[in-house]
Amino acid sequence: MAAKRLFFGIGLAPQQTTHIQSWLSQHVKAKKAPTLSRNWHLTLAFLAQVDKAQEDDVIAFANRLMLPFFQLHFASTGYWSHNGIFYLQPDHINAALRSLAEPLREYGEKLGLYRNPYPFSPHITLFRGVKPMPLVDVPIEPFSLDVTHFHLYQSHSLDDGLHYTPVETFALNA
Ligand code: 3AM
Repeated sequence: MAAKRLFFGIGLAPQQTTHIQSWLSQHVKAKKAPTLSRNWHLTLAFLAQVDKAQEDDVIAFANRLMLPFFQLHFASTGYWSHNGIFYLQPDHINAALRSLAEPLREYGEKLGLYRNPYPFSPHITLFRGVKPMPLVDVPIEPFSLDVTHFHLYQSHSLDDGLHYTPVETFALNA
């Protein structure tokens, strides 16, 4: 079977998606359209191309992780000029978030799937390839995300564009 492009990530609830959408449309001016709101997520570990045996392997690994659920708070934005990514970032590096992301990143590296060129930098991408940096006239009203699950997502293009589809879901256990 063909390899899939996979990554581990955390999804948003409809309430947070609506909150971000309404702030973007009212208070953020940019030279291009935002990323598709259906795809908003926080990447934990990018794996790149994964065959079926490797997929089963990373799923078994993620199932063995026993980690508590936690909360993330978002109140600020950032911009990486080299790739034009404008993003929302959690208000501090959360230890629980790091203890979830690091083993997933390391396991992908151990399997030889993808070597991360950068340290873990949690973010929700709202624009990609946008220049200049979008203008924010009013900061986003801070919001929280209860992280009780994470997903293994497949990144694939369908007739209506890019989709990040959960292929497996993992519960965090308090
Ligand atoms: O677009 P964002 O950052 O929200 O984090 C990247 C992306 O989410 C990561 O996987 C997510 C889904 O595509 N990603 C994709 N390509 C990547 C690459 N070449 C990558 N991370 C590192 N290197």
